[in-house]
Amino acid sequence: MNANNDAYLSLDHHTLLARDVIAGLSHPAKTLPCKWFYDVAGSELFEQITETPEYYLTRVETRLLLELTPRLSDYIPHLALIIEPGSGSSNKTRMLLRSQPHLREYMPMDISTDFLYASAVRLEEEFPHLKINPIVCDFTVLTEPLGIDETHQCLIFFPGSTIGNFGPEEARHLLKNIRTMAGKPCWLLIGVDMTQDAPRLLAAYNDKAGITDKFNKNILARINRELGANFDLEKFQHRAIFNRNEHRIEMHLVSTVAQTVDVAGNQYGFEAGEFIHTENSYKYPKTKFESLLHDAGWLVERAWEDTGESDFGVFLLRSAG
Ligand code: AVJ
Repeated sequence: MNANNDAYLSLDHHTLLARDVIAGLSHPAKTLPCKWFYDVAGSELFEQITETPEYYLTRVETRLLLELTPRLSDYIPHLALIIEPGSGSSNKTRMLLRSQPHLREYMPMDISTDFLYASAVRLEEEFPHLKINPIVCDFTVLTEPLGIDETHQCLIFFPGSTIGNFGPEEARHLLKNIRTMAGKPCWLLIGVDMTQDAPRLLAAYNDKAGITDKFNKNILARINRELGANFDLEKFQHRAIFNRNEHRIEMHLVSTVAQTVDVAGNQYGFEAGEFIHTENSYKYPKTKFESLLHDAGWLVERAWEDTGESDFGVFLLRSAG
């Protein structure tokens, strides 16, 4: 690990969290940004979601990655560096790290400091020949080139349909930023859920074991812990709906009663039935996603798709120009 990365730690999470929470709850239609789901508890709950039978995304994508991994060196014969925005546990990355003979460095990026460092320590033990270079950051605001060695073939790995947390405008912007971040021609391997089947989607975001429910409510628990708020988790209900017009799953936390909550010295009133919109998970139809990639300056080299259990795709892209 590299101590230089601590520059990113100067981002004061507490201040940023407070600012986002106050702005989101002051809005007439209350919202909280989904990136704040991922403290250690939230990151662990997300890992548990990926193991539920209903959450097909991880299972299907892993299958596609197993299929494509042996072929990757046909496209990128001297892959030296993998960068992963929003790396979490890096579980899916392990098969890439194992299979690329010229790989030297892995740069996981995550907003959850403790979770990132704990994962990095495990990776260092498992892959002693690799330089593991974790970067604590909010990758959505990272626009500077990273200063990557010119001679290194570089792949940005962006799996899990994380791109789905961004609407079309933001996604285009982010995909352009990712190009700038590399600072030179590079590759992008991106996973995207394109499923439009409402029952399957609703099941995936309302798992029977209630883990998504806990994951959603953890954002309130986190605000209680870190900002000294007094949300009563019993008085909010998890809800996930499919907004077909917008092609997205929306997660809400619905207030079951009229109540007032204190957050960092401010009071926020809730009517019974009023909700906080906590996440969008866009399910881009394929043609929409392809035009988004094109507009952001990425060329499709190859796509691997599942059309059985879902419509999940993994796209291998080259930066144009
Ligand atoms: C990690 C953003 C891809 O949208 O499916 C899982 C997060 N939310 N269950 C998704 C999530 C509810 C997940 N992403």
